Amino acid sequence: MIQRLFSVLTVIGLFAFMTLTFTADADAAQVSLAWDGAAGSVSGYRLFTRTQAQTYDYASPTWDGTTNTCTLDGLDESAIHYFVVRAYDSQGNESTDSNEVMFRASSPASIPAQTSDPVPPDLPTALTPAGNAQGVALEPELVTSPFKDPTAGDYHTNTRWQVFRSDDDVLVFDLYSNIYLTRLSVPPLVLDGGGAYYWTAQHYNQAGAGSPPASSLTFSTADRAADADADGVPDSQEIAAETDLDRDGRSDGEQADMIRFLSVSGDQKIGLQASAASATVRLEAAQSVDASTVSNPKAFQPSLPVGLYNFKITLDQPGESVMVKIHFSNQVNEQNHFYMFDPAMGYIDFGTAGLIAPDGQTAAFTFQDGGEGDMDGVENGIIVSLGGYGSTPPPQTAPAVASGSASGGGGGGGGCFISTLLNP
Ligand SMILES: [Ca+2]
Ligand SMILES: [Ca+2]
Ligand SMILES: [Ca+2]
Repeated sequence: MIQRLFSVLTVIGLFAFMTLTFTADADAAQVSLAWDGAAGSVSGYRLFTRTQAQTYDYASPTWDGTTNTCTLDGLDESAIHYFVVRAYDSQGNESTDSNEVMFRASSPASIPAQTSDPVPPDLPTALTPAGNAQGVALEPELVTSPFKDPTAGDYHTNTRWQVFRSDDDVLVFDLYSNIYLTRLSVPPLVLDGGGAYYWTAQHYNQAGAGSPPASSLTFSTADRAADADADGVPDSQEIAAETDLDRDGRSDGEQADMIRFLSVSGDQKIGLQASAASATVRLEAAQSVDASTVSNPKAFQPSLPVGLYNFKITLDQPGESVMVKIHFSNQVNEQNHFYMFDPAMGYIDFGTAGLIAPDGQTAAFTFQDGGEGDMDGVENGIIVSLGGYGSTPPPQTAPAVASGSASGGGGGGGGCFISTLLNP
């Protein structure tokens, strides 16, 4: 069971504060939501649900009742769900939204326990990068042989990809994916320039049975892009002039805890600072990345006006959470959403609330080694992250009217109306 507590947002109008929280059973795609009672003469509550890249349909609550909790099941495990609750009174007045909570039914790292399937898939062969390859790209494509399973009818559903550092056998990348079955591109900054690594993969069938790991292949990476001052920022993105991105009155170049770089597009200067409650953290490298160069496992692709920020943090206590402040030279419009990239789940919309300071120039996020916001998928004292801000492009097709929705509530014709608007 996962339990998370979300911050309070003010519900403006009739009702005072409501805090929405949830508990989730990740295996059953079931989520229980709870909220504290709103002040005022409340007649009931309505719960609204959206998935990524959609907006709430306030005409069609997912749930309507008088209790302060509800349980939803049968959620689509491949989607990320968002929820808000509203209170209403007997006059038909409705509050604004509570805080929004996000729920992912499937965890990126939900590698199944070995099943009792007596005949797992065959051992795959690691093909590319070939054994002892030199000068391999920093975001190499790993390729295995095709899936083979001795049991007729068994088929390939997932692959676990692992990359280890040769010097000390530290696992630097661990991804369990139902998208990248025989090919995977390692995301940027996971691998260091001029480093020695070895990699392996396991194929899983539909019963959750995993093959033995492929015989590993070693390779060494090419050097990183030129970085004359060795600060972890490529020369091409170096900010030459002095800045004071955190507006503390000190020049950022003299602040050892700040790393700065120029965005690949949109003329944004970005400064990062990282800190942790009880660990020593170090910003090893940072860069701006063109989103079109990143392999996206899902169709959802936000529009990112200044590209993606990409950074690597090392910390002396594996598993710790790190607070990262991101400073921007140009104000980020409050309509923008922040997105975090996950190699298994794609872009995850973190919305806007509570992430950016009122001046629009500083956002703060918490990243956990092996958890939220860490692309390497493993608790190893390294956090590699990719994210950006921007907007969700309008859907290309009209959203389907939710099937199994409890009440039509006037929403029946909504889908048709939207589709009419969208058709040129
Ligand atoms: Ca540099
Ligand atoms: Ca400063
Ligand atoms: Ca990690």
